[in-house]
Amino acid sequence: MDRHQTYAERSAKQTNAAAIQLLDTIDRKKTNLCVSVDVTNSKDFLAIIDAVGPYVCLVKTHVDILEDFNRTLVEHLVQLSEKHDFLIFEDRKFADIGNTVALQYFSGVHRIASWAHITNAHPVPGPSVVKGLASVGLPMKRGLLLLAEMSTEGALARGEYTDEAVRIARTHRDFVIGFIAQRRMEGVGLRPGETMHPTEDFLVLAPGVGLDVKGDGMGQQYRTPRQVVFESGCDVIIVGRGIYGKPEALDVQAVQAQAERYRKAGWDAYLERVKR
Ligand code: BMP
Repeated sequence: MDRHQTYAERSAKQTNAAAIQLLDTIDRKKTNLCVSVDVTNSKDFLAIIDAVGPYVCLVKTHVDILEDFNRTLVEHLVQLSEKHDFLIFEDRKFADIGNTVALQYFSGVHRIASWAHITNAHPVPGPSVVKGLASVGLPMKRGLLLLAEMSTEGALARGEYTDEAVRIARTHRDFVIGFIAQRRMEGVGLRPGETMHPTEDFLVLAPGVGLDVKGDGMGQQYRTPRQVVFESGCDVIIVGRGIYGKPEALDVQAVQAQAERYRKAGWDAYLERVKR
């Protein structure tokens, strides 16, 4: 995959339904922005999503931090995804044996597989984590991201661990659509003499994006959309607090202004990257 290929060109070559839907949404709405909505009550959660909906291709959730989670909330979330034309990514970070993650994905209070187009997993258990999740997600046309790197200071996901994450993804290209990482993963993990499969094209979604600050005092590290998309070749910027600030002082217009600011920065960085 050369860095000049457009989202539309790449969509035409994908086989996973969630990857195609995501790339088509990015292309149609001209946004590579994913907003991460990490708030603890459903009123703020839905208000932020309704406000940022027009500016995003994807909404990232941590539904386990919602104090008043219920099925009605999920129905509202799905309605908003249809109203504003975005996909849903539950940032669950599965990390257990195949049998357990399949149960966690399909069942329990959250029933993630029933509403999240995309979820993610730590590759720490090895390929079985993907096998377990694929047994649930593939028949439902879902997609999985592997955490190949993290944005935090001192992250252990680097070097050989990252190489192995990419190797696992290569053996499950029907379900693994890409990575949570900080840079393109093209060529990573190839052993001497190995070449990349001609149709390989993993998406890279990058958290740790901020325009105004460099960190949060708890290990998070921020880079700008240009550093992430133009310099490091990532495909989607994931932004949380940079957009909604402090939820206790929620100001819908300010949130929308920030969402548009990040959307434009991410899109301009993409246009600069694909320019031939
Ligand atoms: P914020 O932009 O407010 O720092 O939020 C970042 C979001 O991305 C959080 O939901 C966090 O769980 C997630 N995330 C991250 O920050 N770094 C990673 O490496 C992986 C993540 O999922």
